[in-house]
Amino acid sequence: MEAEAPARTPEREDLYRRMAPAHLTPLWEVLRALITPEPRSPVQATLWRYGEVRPFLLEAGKVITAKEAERRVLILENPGLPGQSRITTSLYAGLQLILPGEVAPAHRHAQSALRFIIEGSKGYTAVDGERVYMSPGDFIITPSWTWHDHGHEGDGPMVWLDGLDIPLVQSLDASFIEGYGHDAHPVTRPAGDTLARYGANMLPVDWKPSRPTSPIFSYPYARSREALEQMRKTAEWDPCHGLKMRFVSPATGDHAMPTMGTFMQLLPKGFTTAGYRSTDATIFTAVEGRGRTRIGETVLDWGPRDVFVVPSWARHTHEADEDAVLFSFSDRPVQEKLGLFRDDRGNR
Ligand code: GTQ
Repeated sequence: MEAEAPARTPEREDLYRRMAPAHLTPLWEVLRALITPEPRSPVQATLWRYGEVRPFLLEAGKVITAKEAERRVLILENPGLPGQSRITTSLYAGLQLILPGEVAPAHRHAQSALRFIIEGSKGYTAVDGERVYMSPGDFIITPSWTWHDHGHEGDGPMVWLDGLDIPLVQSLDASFIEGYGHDAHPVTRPAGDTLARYGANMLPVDWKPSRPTSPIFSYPYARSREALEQMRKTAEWDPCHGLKMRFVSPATGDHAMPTMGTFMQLLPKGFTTAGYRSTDATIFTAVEGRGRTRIGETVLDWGPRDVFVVPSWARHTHEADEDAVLFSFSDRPVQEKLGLFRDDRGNR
């Protein structure tokens, strides 16, 4: 492959000008930008400090109701993708606020959503008629095209991190949304039904999965955290990840969601990971602990409830000053299924 694009001669320029009205453009002028030797992402490594975001979120709570907003969310917009409502090229993230007594009305959309609970309790999201109560550290799924409304029966603000595959669906021109027409979808199952049915290492005897998303809507933090705590006793730390688990569907063992991989990792106090990069730009939030992530020259100092993003193919290390638990998500399942996922554990 030539290092430089071919010269733009008067003869060539004339040709380009005459073909443009026929909707034709020369590949050789753009090939180097279209097919790069490695990922060249506009995504910037960025950190959102919860202490900085929270006052704006509470202020948003004063100027608009959850009902009027439909979803009262402050989008975490990557500064490398201004005006695009994206945190990475393929994914959307935001912080959603619901106040006591409010309802975010029922709708369903083609986009899949994950919630990672940041603050508050006794809020719920109702998925297809089952209320799933949310506590900090819980990972909750709203599968594509399922009815969902959010409510809050507790005191104080309830805040969670939303992750949606909005840009991915946008790039495929496959978006649909439908309002239910009432604030809440009728409750048709008792709270806890789904977790009992699919989340107790058993499945109904003749049940077969009907969609590519996990049948479990809620992965409570208490269980995930306890698992990490038990596993740390063997001290089998991965040099690049510490102790890192992926959330899966009990029906298939595949990622819990078809478009977003979700992970939880423990980094013990004093641990520094070896350099790692992968093609899936990843959004992290710290549940517990403080530390920093170095991405090239950029240093992101994080603590509980902060959110940060590591771009595709950007080599990075994590350092934990205290025992730290990080939740993260990325488009890894999509890349794996398309044969595009690559990672690199080298330390160059
Ligand atoms: O809760 O359904 O952050 O529809 C963006 C779009 C949340 C939701 C978002 C949504 C939702």
